[in-house]
Amino acid sequence: MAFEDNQQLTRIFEEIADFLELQGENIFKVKAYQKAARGLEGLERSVTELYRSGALVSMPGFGKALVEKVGQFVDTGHVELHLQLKSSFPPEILHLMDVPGLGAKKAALLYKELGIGSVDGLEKALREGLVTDIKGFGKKTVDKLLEGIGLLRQGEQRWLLGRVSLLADELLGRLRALPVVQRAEAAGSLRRGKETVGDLDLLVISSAPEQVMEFFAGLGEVIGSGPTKTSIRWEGTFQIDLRCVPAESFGAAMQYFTGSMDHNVALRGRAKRMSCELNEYGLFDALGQCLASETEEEIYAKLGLPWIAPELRESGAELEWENQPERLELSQLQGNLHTHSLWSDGTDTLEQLAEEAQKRGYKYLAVTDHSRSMVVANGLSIERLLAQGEEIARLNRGFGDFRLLWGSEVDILGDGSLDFPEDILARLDFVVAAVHSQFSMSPEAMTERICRGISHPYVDVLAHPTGRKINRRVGYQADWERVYAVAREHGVALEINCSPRRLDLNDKAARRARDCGCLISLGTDAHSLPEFDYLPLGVLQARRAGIEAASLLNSLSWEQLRKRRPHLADV
Ligand code: DGT
Ligand code: CA
Ligand code: CA
Repeated sequence: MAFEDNQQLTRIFEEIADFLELQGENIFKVKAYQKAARGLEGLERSVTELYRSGALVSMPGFGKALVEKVGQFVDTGHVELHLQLKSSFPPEILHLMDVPGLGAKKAALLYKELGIGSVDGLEKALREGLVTDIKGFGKKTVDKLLEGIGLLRQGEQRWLLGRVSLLADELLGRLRALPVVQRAEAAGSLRRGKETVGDLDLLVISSAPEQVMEFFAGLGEVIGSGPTKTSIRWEGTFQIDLRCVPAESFGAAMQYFTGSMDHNVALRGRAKRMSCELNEYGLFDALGQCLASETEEEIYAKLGLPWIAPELRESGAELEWENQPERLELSQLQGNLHTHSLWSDGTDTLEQLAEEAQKRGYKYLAVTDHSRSMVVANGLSIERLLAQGEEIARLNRGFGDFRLLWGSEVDILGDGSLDFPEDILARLDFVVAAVHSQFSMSPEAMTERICRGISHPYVDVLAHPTGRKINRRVGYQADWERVYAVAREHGVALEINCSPRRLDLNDKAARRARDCGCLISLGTDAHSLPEFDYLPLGVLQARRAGIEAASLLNSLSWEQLRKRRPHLADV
């Protein structure tokens, strides 16, 4: 599905947006390029072809100026503005803007005042106290930036689950296509659904391991290789380990290399207490007789355990549980409860969202565009919200048993009030409330703010509750026990936001919220159609939290969701 030209131009537009922001250009101009980049990413046709056929002009978000840039790209492979901008800054300056906590304004100032144009340069200047003379760079900012550089470096080491999933799918596809490969699977932290992955572990059954090794070694820079194991570095940074294992001990190898380390230690301890030995080749009794090796199920069974789902293999404590939770399946979800359309900062029309949702078998889709305070995200005024409601009602009349839910992602303002008045929210089918501003409040004030926000009637979900962005931003501090108690009291669900950068709540927090009696809601926060693919990432996170379908708002039918709004007329 990926078109090379679309990918190249996406990247160019993203970089133009970053450069313009660095130059202090109007934020709406910056957003226009970001939006165009997102639109291209989700395109199911080649942009070159679209441009040549003249169909590009009718695409939302592509005004005259942007179409012209596409034209330059199609004709020359470059965009003039991009080359110009690129040549006027140091080569690594965009990477500098990846430092969490360093916005474009600050980056521009550092560049102008001190000529800082790289992450290493910034770190040096921070440590040597060179920045303290610049306005806005007090000790607090310096500490925050150093923390940000730490997060960035961490992010270079551990990739996001969403990214590694895509990479694994591609590589497994290529391995399985080899005639000498009988089976290929991913193990390690990816199989456990961990939110970040340190390295990717692949296992293969093959009739000719040396051919597999040769093929694999050709995919990246080789770090190490042997007759049945090869490690490569992907894109210069990310390690991938491939092992060929015998078919008769595939289960034992999957078990061993799935981990976690702590889970394995606990399992081996259990084997020992039964006078057995467990390793990557199988489970053996005191005489060295193999008791089980071909499948994981047999190994767990011989150890007197049910098969434990990979997502739950973490601390080792899961071996002692009386009951394993029922494993959540994507098919148990009736819909997606957090999405954006072209009405705010998404790239697709309501029709396109509805079509995609039906294609994926959803029974409903909540369209939750931003509220009026989110000016940079093209938040809806009351008038536009009401107009959107009419449009949704009109579309719903044309569907069979599918429904678009007319929703809003309403801002919880600094004082805990909501960004739309109660009588407006009362008319909506579905409301997710979220904090998008003033992250650095004291924990006490943030707790009050959130609790007040979710105490309003008609709030269904607290979206991305902690505001964290993995490897970018730690999230705001609050008394979460109190938040869960108030959410439970008001029947507000806590979101597991499925976006790979967020996965917020995380596994531990989601488990705790559920234990406190809260419902959990899964929403992709999709701003374009391919981002509907995020839903399975949220399912993995929910599984890691031991959350079953019964605790999910998404398990409810459209009619049951509707019953939460008894005052609304039937549709
Ligand atoms: P990561 O890559 O840091 O995200 O986490 P993992 O869990 O994928 O760790 P990795 O790649 O080092 O190893 C994969 C699995 O192999 C790990 O979860 C457990 C198993 N494993 C690796 N080394 C050892 C070891 O020395 N002892 C035991 N018991 N298991 C090991
Ligand atoms: Ca790994
Ligand atoms: Ca590994």
